[in-house]
Amino acid sequence: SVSAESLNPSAADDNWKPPFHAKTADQIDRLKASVSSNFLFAHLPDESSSVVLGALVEKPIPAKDIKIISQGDAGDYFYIVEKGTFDIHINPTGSIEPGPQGMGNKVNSIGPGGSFGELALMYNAPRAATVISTEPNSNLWALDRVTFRRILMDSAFQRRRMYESFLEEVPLLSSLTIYERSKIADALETQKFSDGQTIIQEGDKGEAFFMVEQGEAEVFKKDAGEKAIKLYKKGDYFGELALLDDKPRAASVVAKGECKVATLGKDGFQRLLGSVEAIMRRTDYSQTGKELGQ
Ligand code: 1OR
Repeated sequence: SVSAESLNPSAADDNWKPPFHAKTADQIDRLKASVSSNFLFAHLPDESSSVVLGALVEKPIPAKDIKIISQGDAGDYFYIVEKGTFDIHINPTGSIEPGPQGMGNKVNSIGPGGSFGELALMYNAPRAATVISTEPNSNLWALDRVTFRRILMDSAFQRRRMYESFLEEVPLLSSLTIYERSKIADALETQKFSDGQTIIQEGDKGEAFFMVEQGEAEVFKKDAGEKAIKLYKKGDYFGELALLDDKPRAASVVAKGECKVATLGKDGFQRLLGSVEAIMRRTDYSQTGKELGQ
């Protein structure tokens, strides 16, 4: 059943063998180039990666305005873009009327090395958006639903699911959609610090943004003396100031006991957290400033 499969994709059908579609040397070269920059493959063990490469099927898209995915449909394939750009449209009413109007507004576009069509397969949900080609001679690679769930969800997407449950509980990110949170999950890395270890050093250049996954961290400022001026707990974030304003780190952050943080690099921060920038800027640091005598 669908629910049993979603709980444990590997236990659903023990006779399942991944499909294998033979490819020419040229196809393999193009495919490898397309997936080299795709996050899904970056974290895939070699063995799973070769299963997926074998299972992908080339899908040439000859013209523009070809509908690859229709909002509301059931999910069948996941797609990786080799060539061309594909526009994503969402009709907020969810009901697709015939004609171009029915597709709703363009919300995104995906180019070479990118991918789409994962949401319906991951969550057994209707397609969240309509996807159409924008130019002739585009090329996609399609992965069937079962291989996607068996192989990608077993490995690459485990990271995503692990972070998603955490990200759902980060108040800063509660206004984002599932899709936006899943993109953040894909870009996160976990770092562990032991008691007393410095996570951020005051005065340094800012390269990353942090969220506390487990444990606690304390904030210190040179001109504030020995005492911590703030304590971060699970779900709290820090390190945004230096990135927002391109300034040196305003304070040091030090692990208090074992502390696990999820980090997002500067590029990911700018790309993925634009819509919550206003919320971050609203954070009131004046209290801390007063304690510091500023
Ligand atoms: P799917 O299986 O639902 C449509 O089929 C695909 O469009 C979807 O998976 C995603 O891979 C892709 N919201 C939802 N789906 C999106 C979005 C998106 N962008 C690409 N897809 N956005 C949120 C809009 C409020 C765009 C954010 C920039």
